[in-house]
Amino acid sequence: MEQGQSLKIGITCYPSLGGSGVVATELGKILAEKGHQVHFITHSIPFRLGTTFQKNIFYHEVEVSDYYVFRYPPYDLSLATKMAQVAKMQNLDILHVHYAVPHAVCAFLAKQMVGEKLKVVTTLHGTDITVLAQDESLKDLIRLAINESDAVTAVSNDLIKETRDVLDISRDIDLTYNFVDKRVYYPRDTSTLREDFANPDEKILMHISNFRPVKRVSDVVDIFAKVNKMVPSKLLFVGEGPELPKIQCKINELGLGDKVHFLGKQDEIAQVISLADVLLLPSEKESFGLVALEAMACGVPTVGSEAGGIPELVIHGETGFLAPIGAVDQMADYTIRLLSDPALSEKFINASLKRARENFCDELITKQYEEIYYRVLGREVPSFDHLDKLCR
Ligand code: GMT
Repeated sequence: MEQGQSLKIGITCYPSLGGSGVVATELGKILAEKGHQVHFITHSIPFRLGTTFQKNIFYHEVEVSDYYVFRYPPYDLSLATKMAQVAKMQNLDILHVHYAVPHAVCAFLAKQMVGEKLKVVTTLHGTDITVLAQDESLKDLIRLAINESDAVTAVSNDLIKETRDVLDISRDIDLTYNFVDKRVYYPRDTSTLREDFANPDEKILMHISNFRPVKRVSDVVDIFAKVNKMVPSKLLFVGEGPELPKIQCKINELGLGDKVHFLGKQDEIAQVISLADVLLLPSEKESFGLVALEAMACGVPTVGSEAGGIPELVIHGETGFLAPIGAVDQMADYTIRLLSDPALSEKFINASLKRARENFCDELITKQYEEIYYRVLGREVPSFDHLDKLCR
């Protein structure tokens, strides 16, 4: 990057597990590699960032006041204050916040403290709109924060539409799909690891999530129960969350205990996902479905629901199969078809790899974010050449 073109960018996200935190952190890392100065402003180090020194990456910890008068320590106010302090001290050009609540609201407050010079970009990730913006007590606040942002992006066309419908707003919203770093997400060798989970003749079905009700994890068990009657197979669960105990009970009740492995939270998702023959994603709500993209990039097709933005990622009949939310029999039939037909499976694997590389590669999507940054700053966009070659 030429002198004078690099930007100073503050990023706020949820630093613990979650798709929005993953996207924000991976974006920050790539922007830093490209020569921008990136300042993470969060309550703890984002889990995907690691703790080793990385050029152009800085971390500013939000400390919450626990003064005795506070029954509930005001994290949001501490965050807004920290954003303003970092913006002034580091002379930030952009404050990019991921997830509207409370981050976009805090950025709005920070901008009041810093002034117009600081440009705020808000990325909507999903449940901030599909769940929280439905709540009347938060709706007006979210609408204000979105309308006051200098640019707003959302991770699928479906989420853009839902944002407009739910909040009754008409402002521009840019589409910025989730992406994967192709240096990390590619089919990994699993020859030795696989035997720990399945016999050579068995297929592996996988579900990765935060086990919240919107993920409909119970449907995963129903799908597996049906598939397992027809195809020798094992089910691997990755992640943890509130629904997990219920799922464990259901598996035991169905007598499937010896066919299911619970792997808990895992950091090396590309390695783990590569074990799977199919990913199951029967969500009730899913603005995009980052995990399906991670699977796609590792050559693993998805069988799932048509919820939200999933059909913008998974092409039915090409890179996976989709059915209406809750149609577990249909999803099971699709899974059986895929796992029983090696030629079809091969076709889906190749189509998945191609689609992830060409449509959701890191260079393509980070370039879109950079263009938005330069646009809100009123600066000319530097030329990003060789993009077509980079995404191959
Ligand atoms: O999946 C979750 O519930 C976590 C959530 C988050 O905010 O971390 O994920 C949302 O953002 C991801 C990244 O943009 C999307 O890929 C997920 O589809 C979206 N989740 C939902 O809409 C339920």
